Amino acid sequence: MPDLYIDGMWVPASGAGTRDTINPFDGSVVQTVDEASAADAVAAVEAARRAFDTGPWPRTPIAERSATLTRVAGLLQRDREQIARTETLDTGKTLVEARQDVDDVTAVFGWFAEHALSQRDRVVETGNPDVHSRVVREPVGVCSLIGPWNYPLLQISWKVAPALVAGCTSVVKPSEVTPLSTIHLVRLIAEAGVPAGVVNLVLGAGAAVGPTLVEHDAVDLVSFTGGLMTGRAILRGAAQTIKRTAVELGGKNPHIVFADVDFDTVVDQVLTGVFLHAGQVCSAGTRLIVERSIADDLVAAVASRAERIVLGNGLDEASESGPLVSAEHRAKVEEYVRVGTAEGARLVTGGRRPEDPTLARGYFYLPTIFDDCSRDMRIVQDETFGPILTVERFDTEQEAIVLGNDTEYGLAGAVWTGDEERGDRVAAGLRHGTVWINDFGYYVPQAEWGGFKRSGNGRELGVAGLEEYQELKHVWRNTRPGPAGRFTS
Ligand code: TXE
Repeated sequence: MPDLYIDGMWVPASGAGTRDTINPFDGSVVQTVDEASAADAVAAVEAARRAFDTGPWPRTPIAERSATLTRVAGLLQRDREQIARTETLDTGKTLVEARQDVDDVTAVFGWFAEHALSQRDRVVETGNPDVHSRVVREPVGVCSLIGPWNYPLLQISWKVAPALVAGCTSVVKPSEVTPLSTIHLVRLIAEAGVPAGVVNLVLGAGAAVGPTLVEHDAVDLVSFTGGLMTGRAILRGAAQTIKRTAVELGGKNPHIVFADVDFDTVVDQVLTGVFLHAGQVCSAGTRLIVERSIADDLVAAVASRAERIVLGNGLDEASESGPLVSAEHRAKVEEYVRVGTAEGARLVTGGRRPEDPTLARGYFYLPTIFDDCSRDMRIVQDETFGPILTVERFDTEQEAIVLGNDTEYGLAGAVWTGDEERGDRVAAGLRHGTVWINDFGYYVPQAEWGGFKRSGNGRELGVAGLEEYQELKHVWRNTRPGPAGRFTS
């Protein structure tokens, strides 16, 4: 079956383009998928426009749209194992993580289904008894939903679920590196009874199909998760036609640890915070900022655990971490390790590919820790998006906050302390969209996710995550119309 879904039909690429998707574990071809051209992107946008302007979906009662999302959630669970396996083959992440992604996404569809039902129009008191005034919510229109490769199913679902329930139509574009789980998701959306043209799927390179999705006049909103450079290009492209935009552009997330904590808990959390999914997580805790008195012990303990992380095939239940997503991405991570060394950071562990010959064909990289880092180093400031932890020390609470904010990003951060008030003070001082106190990495569909500063604008999930896809309209009805009386002639 072809892989592009345009106007309710599965079609091949008009230019007959294809692309191999690669298993990062061993470089083998998982599947060959259709690769769209700009013409396919235009066809998808036009289909979405027609479906929005003349189709039933935006006018379907909210209860029905909500029920459709609930059906998608059920189908995701029905296919849980198959989707998780696909995600593992495509991204390299472990099956445990991939299953968790499917469960999280199921919850996201379920929550938006429920939350949409609770939204109400707002009655406005105008002071004029003859006027009925209310503010209503309407779908924004046609949305381009562009996803990254690290959490393909999850990130696209954070966009598709609210867009659908709001009554929008969309063109979905997953990363060309990891398109497979999104193809499955779109099949489930079709199976759940979503009408033709409401969700369209275009696969392809950003440079080929991106400009159409971002600049086309018929698109009203662009939601993007990916890198900062691409995010800038997308904001520029969308500005010409004043589209609504929501962009999540990654982070450089501080993990602040005070000395008054349960040491073993923190060792485990710091390890997971940075090395989960080989560090390819926008909220990864890549920047350990630790009180000087426990720094040496903490670094030694985290390094010793890092050296025991079992790298392997994500499909193998014994593997604790998989490879990086591509040879290209590993080269980027390796370059950062070179830069860090040249900048004078001290390599504590890792800093190279594993020697295990069974991993030689995959894009593996050892968990890496740099100590003696300073704020002016590129490895401390850039999003390396790999298994690299940098360590800085602090002496005072104020210093910890300054370091925690010393980044152009502002996505997430954590503070560990046994002092509740200090935890609250540091959380208040951090300029990040999510702050965990004595925890790391958790999110729930009910709470907004997004960045301060260059981590982006707009929010996903939560109440605001649905509102991104809604326009507000003020409807004023005069029950006793009369002349305006402003002009006498
Ligand atoms: O992402 P891109 P890349 C960061 C991470 C990583 C860096 C670069 O630091 O090393 O970004 O990764 C599509 N118009 N994150 O280059 O290019 C592209 O096809 C429209 C953080 O792989 O941002 C893909 O679907 N779309 C991040 C999507 O953008 C375009 C997760 C993301 O790709 C386009 C991933 C264009 N001109 C990487 N060019 C996070 N926030 O979690 C590309 N795309």
